[in-house]
Amino acid sequence: MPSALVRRPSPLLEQGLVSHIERQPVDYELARRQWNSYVATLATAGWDLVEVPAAPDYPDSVFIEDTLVVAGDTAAVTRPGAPERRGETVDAAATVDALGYRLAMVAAPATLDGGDVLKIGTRMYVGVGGRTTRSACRQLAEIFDTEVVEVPVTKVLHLKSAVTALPDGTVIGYPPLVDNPGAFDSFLPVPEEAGSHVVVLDPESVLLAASAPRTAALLRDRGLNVQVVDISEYEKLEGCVTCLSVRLRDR
Ligand code: CIR
Repeated sequence: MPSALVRRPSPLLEQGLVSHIERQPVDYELARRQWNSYVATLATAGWDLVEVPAAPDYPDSVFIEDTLVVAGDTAAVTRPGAPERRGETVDAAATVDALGYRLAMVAAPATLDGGDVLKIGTRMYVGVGGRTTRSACRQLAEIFDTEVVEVPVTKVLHLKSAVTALPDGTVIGYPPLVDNPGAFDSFLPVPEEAGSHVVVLDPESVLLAASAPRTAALLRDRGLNVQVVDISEYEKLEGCVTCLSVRLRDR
């Protein structure tokens, strides 16, 4: 059974960082319920959930994806681009260490957010221009002994705020927010910003935000099983479905 790391939201959630959108009030109780539904959806889809100890002092700690990049038996512990998020990596690293992963630390002065790393097969597309530096790309290529393709990201927070990949490797994105669709072997435009973000649950199924109903219809027309979750309170902080978990798939 595949497993996924998740981390409960901090009571300081509403103080989370906002870079590209206007700040809006966050309803913490609703955010907690939405997190429970997100986790339940993963569990129902057959994922084993591993909770990283909560980090109540870190408003953005629920966005666990940014702390680690995991492939095969190796976990790269990131050095987040926002200095106020760097302490989030400590317990995330300890958790994957306890699970038996080989740890590799992204070294200063490079910075890397997991949300900038899109893995397709053995290739890693890495968004550069926001939280992640080119020297972090070079470190990732070495740590994972793999091909790293640098992609510009200027319009949104992370590469995976702009694009993610369907189970067959097709990259999807909302064109106004994608810097360079030509960087990918195959690109499918979707009609909504939130439709750009899927978590692949299994070869036939994806998880998608409730705020992207037209994209849900489009993906169902392609034959995919689409599981929908409402993550409105996280979207107010530029979070999306991918950033609420770290999927441990291929060990
Ligand atoms: C931040 O600015 O760091 C958080 N408010 C949002 C992080 C979202 N992470 C992700 O998409 N991987």
